[in-house]
Amino acid sequence: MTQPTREDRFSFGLWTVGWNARDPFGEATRPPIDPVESVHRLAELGAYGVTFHDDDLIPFGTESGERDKIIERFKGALEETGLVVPMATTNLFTHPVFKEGALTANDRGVRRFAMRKVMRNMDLAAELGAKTYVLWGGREGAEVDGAKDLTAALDRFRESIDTLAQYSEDRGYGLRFALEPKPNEPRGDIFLPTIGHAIAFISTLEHADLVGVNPEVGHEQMAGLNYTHGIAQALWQGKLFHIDLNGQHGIKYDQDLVFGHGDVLSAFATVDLLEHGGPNGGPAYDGPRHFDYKPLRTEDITGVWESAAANMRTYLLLKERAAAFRADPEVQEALADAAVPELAQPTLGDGSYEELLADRSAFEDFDADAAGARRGGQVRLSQLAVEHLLGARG
Ligand SMILES: [Mn+2]
Repeated sequence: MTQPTREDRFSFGLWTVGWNARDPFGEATRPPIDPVESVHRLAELGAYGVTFHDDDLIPFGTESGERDKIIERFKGALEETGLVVPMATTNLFTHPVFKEGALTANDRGVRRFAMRKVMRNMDLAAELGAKTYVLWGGREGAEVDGAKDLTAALDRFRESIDTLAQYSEDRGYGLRFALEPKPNEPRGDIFLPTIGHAIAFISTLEHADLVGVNPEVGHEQMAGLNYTHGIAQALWQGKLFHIDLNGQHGIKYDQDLVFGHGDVLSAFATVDLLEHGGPNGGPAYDGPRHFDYKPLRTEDITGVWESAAANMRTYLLLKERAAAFRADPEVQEALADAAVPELAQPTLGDGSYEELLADRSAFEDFDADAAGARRGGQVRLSQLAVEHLLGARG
């Protein structure tokens, strides 16, 4: 049950296991890993997919002959292992050219270069069979409010995303785009900082139907938000196109811990929603379970592969616990006691307010004091979740 298989659809970014652990204060603690090696190791561990930024695979500035060779070699590894590429994305943040922004840089030349960089990697993504294209605007933001025309930045963001969506349609790539919100880091403030900002922005797009979100656990938690609530709204609006699972301890720098190694109770709720939050109690999300984490800087190469395996095992353990939670008769009783199923019932009787106005029991004869004194039953539910999570039940 906790041995990952291809059917679990676990995927990893090349930049996750491949991170050499250089941080703003210290040099790399690990040597670089050949992407072909990562593909083989991830396949052995039970992953089904690998994702990448253009520059993870092909170093920035590589000339085209060498680029072709790198791509052929990578394709060979995919064929040998059966790993797929469900998603790809673009590095619009590492090179100094993007220091002031990419798709929303003040410098128009930088914006045009950024667009071309995305389009070139979309060609490769489509060739490798990717279905989702993620856009994380790490440098799309500012430290100095007066140094950026904030509404023009949103105009340019919209122009870029609509153009990229049009390009995908015209070329027959069939890609869906997933915007990845983050409140800050590396910029002091990043545009589209949360799931809610991103979904509201998407509603203004010409190609709104092709654009959704790729929410990351840690990014929402850095903003002090409830990740499970955020992805629930994205699901409700048909916008959860992709997902980045990892761990985070509250509001601080982006930790990118192993999934579940931060707020584990929240991770339990997330897995419960993804696996059992559908309209008929089935999976609410059918896309890849993608991990965007960083192996701790303290680890050597053995620790890298241990941490990759830990993400998948933790997910499967939480899935097992969530299934036991749902199947527990006492949980079902506690849910009913807390009136949880009642929320699915529409507030109106026949869909009109006339019926509501005519119903004396709804207002004139309603006993607000009695309703206010009703037992909540929520602590019991919370404790049952904790007990299942700790393996104390079933
Ligand atoms: Mn992160």
